[in-house]
Amino acid sequence: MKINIVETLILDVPAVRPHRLAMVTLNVQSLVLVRIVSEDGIEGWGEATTIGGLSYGEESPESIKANIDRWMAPLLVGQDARRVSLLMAQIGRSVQGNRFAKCAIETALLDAQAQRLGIPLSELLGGRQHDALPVAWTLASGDTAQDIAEAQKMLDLRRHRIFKLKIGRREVQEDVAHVLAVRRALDDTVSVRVDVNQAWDERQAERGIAALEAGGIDAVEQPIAAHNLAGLARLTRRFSVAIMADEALKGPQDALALAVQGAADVFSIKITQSGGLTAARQVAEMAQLSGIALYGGTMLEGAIGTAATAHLCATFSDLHFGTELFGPLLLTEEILTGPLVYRDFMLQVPDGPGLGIGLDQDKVAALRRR
Ligand code: MUC
Ligand code: MG
Repeated sequence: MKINIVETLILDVPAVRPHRLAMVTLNVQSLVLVRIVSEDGIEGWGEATTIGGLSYGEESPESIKANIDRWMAPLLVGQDARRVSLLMAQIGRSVQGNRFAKCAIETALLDAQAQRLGIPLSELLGGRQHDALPVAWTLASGDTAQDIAEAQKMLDLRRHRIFKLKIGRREVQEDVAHVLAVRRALDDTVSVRVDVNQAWDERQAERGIAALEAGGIDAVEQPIAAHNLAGLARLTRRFSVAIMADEALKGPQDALALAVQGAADVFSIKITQSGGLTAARQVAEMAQLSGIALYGGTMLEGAIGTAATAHLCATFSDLHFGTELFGPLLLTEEILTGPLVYRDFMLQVPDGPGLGIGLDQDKVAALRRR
């Protein structure tokens, strides 16, 4: 069952509003998609989307495309599409790093294989335990009144009741005041968390987290630099509010180090950051064996990466912190023939073969970067 085509596409899709993170403001998201077609005619899709060019991770949309086209696609064409783990091992021997690119390729191969077997991807990843996943929304307009109005709208729509606030751009005091104003405006059934995206040093984190904990915030994501595991461990020991590792988790080795050092209460599981679905599963297993809670993270991917992560998260017995798989909702354009279903605060995990989604080819062609 030979692989005939490996194609990489970049789609530039405007966001519904500017999305402000500590390191970058996102106005347009560049989705990086990989399509793998085999001689049986089955087409698998994967995604390698990152945030803000090179401002979040060390792979950019353009480097991902170039490295797949020049270095990884030739290792796949002509090979047996069904030998997914063997193909990924061969790529692993020839290509250092490039976790996002590897993730997209592995996702496309697994999507195709699950279609071939006539089963949802989640069944290939160990077996589905959930058909729907709680899904958070990120409030990142930077404006308190606008964030409160947006949260209220999401509650009224019954789309989200978990909110993550992006902070770290302003003075600690100012950011904390913003978060606590949003917290006070919403009722107690709503979960409010923050993501600092590494913006604080340890002393700022001590001040900020103490105030957030006292104000009833449920989790603090990546408060300090990704490499400062000892600092993360000190904060995790010191505070009862959950400390979440995100940028610190670049695959299973990091998961092991974080678990050994007790450097997080929660892991944000991201398939791209982990280097693929199999590696992300290892990260999750490391957490589960170490008593660390799970959260389904996003790199603000479109429908393909979101569906792939949902299939993986559906296999976890406990997902105490839910997911933030809202990426497609941040985009102005729908690229699926049937959109992913968000209902009653949950994302429904697709149940057709493979990823269980269909791409709108006209939309893909219209958004594709030339
Ligand atoms: C991150 O750091 O978690 C996820 C949600 C969001 O708004 O930004 C991303 C990246
Ligand atoms: Mg984060």
